[in-house]
Amino acid sequence: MELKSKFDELARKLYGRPVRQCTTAELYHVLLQLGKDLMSEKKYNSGDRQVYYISAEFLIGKLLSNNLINLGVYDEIEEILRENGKSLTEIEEEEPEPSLGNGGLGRLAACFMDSIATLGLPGAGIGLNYHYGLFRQVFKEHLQNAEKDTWIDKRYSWLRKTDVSFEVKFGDKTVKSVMYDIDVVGYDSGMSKLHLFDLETVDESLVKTGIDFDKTAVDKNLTLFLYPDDSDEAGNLLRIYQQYFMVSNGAQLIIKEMKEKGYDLHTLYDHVAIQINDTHPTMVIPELIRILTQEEEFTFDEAIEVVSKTCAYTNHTILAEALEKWPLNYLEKVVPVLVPIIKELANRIKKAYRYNPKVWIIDDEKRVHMAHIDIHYGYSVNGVAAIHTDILKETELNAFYQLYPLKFNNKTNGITFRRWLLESNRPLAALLDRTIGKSYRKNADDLKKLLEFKNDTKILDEIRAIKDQKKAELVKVIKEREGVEISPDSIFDIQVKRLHEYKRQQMNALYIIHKYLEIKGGKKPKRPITCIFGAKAAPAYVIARDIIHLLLVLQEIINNDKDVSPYLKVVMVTNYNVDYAEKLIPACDVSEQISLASKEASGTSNMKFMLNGAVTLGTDDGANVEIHELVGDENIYIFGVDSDTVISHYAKADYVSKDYYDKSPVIREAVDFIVSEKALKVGHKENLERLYKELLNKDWFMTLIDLEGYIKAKDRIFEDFEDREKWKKMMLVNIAKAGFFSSDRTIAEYNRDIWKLR
Ligand code: 26Q
Repeated sequence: MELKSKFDELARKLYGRPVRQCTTAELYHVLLQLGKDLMSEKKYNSGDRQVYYISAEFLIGKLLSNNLINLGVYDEIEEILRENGKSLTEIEEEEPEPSLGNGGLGRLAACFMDSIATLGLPGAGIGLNYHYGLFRQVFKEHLQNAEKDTWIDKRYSWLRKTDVSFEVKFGDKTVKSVMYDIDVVGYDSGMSKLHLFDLETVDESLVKTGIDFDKTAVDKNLTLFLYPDDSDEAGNLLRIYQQYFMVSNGAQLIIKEMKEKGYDLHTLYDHVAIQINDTHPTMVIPELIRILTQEEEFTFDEAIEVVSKTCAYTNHTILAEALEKWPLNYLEKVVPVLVPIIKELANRIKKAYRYNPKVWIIDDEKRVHMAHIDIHYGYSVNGVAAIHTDILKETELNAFYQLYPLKFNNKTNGITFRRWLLESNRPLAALLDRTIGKSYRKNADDLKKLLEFKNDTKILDEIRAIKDQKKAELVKVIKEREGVEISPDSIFDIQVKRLHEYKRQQMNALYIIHKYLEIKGGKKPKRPITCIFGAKAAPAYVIARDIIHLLLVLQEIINNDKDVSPYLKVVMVTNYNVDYAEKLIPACDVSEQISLASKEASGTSNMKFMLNGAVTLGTDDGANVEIHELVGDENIYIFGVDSDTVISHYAKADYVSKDYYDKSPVIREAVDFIVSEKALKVGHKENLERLYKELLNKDWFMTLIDLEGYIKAKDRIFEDFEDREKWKKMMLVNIAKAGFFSSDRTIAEYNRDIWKLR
């Protein structure tokens, strides 16, 4: 049947009315059902070897548009709606966003699922069905507050309840799971499944105000939230409960599916690769060993051999505080069944490497180093950008690299162009279709063809016009959502990412203060500047919340200052999420990627911005290094000390932030403003003073070491923005060179080097 008739028929079936007479909410439900119907005609990718991507986060975002695009019906649906006086963009707003992740790591998992499906690879995702996911951010008195974020609509959802259910034994209780599936449609291709496990006895009524709930009632709360606050013992224990629940279900599912296919578990590694996304799913290793030895009559040696050939680990960070180390007594309490196995795995390592305590699994404080389990008992260890993998090999994990040089490999991250170009920037995609053909949609490297148009003024002007259109759209969104008026002619300078000191939003804030003071002093920029931020802070991360406070205080002071606001505006958007990202990124001129060199494993928003024609202002860190190599010095703005210098400062413990403050009047002025009368009149003394002292006395992530270089580079990039011809070319080169960062390339590499699916 024709799509149009299907659509109308479904509307009549569900609401007794034709499309024209349905409300936006009704049309969302009709389209959701239509999408599901179309998907039911597709086949799942299959083969005799498959990958399971286990991850505590899958930040999938809204699915309607993405699915319609990948099904190849978006344009047609849009047209049908238009004929009926309806708008697909408005309908999209009806969809609640599943915030099943914190940031980069979770969004990466979502992009990977899209690419696995698109490349036709047999693969499934395994994760948790958090009822509220990450908190919804609201601001009160210039401070971040957290609220629960509901996304599951019991009647209309992409989730499909299955009849798969397992028992999971904890120390103090046994619980049952329910498996939900979300189908992932590949672009013009087959499908994969994302399996999300939920607790059968989960109880939403446990959540009272904000995101507070009884952390001890594990049989009711386990899947309510993504990562509860890990600042106290109850929070940490709940995290371990969640992790074990996820991997025990995952391991049982994998074994069940292998048996159903009639495979001998002794050759599990011939049929399965398990990719462990950071250390959160590490317990899948001892859990599989437990099942094989206790339920399948394997010897311990046999089980270790099979599991070690099946599991592969991806590292996403070198920040010591993020590398999970669980106290053995926590594990004894939550997962006593795994403790003897973990101890045996640890003993074998201790015996083999008696004089090399760095590689031991259990340290002398009786903490279990989760990453060490993965590295010893997995067959692959990868970092997520070239510089990150080098640092792992040379510094952070060097002791392991000495033992297993062949296990180490790099897989530079990528992003799915379906969401971050075809969906979020349809006019740009249309321009590309017209100029270089559609092949880039499946073969991203073909974006290079755009370079032939580097001197084509018509194409350059069109690229510029698309940017202006996207900026105008964002102006509206920000007016509606934040109540702030910004000028579409200003430069849009954007920093969106989790709030963390190493990402240095505070350095961006200090630039803004510097500019504010300059403008106050009469030095006006040639063109107004709009500085946009989006960031959530972990509720227990005090300094991160103080930085949000500073940004909100600056927004208030600057936007209401009649002398300054015509030239400078600050917007901290509320509740930055995937949906907001899709609106912000295409509208960006300057992409802020300013982490302290060596600390950002990769970054992925840097890739999204580049693909959408923004120019990067950044340090030589993470994937910025590879962007820099691809576009060349003339199409990127790099500043700051390099990673070797940073690593050496840490090794020698010789960085003193106060020295930089004392030496430079510019730095002094900016930092002092944080506790100035003006700031204190709007903000809270406690927060601002704490942040001021932190910068002056500690500054662990070396904000001040790079501040002067940052100010110079930023002034230069704004200056260059005025050379409109030059800027348009930079935009074009950035778009043309972004092909390398397609997650299709990344996944093809994972498959070639690690999974080897046929
Ligand atoms: C660990 C222990 C206790 C509580 C929480 C955590 C925890 C939770 C989330 C630790 C790390 C995360 C998330 C990390 C993350 O998103 N890392 C980012 O991964 C991206 C994809 O590889 C990279 O691009 C980013 O550079 C990296 O910061």
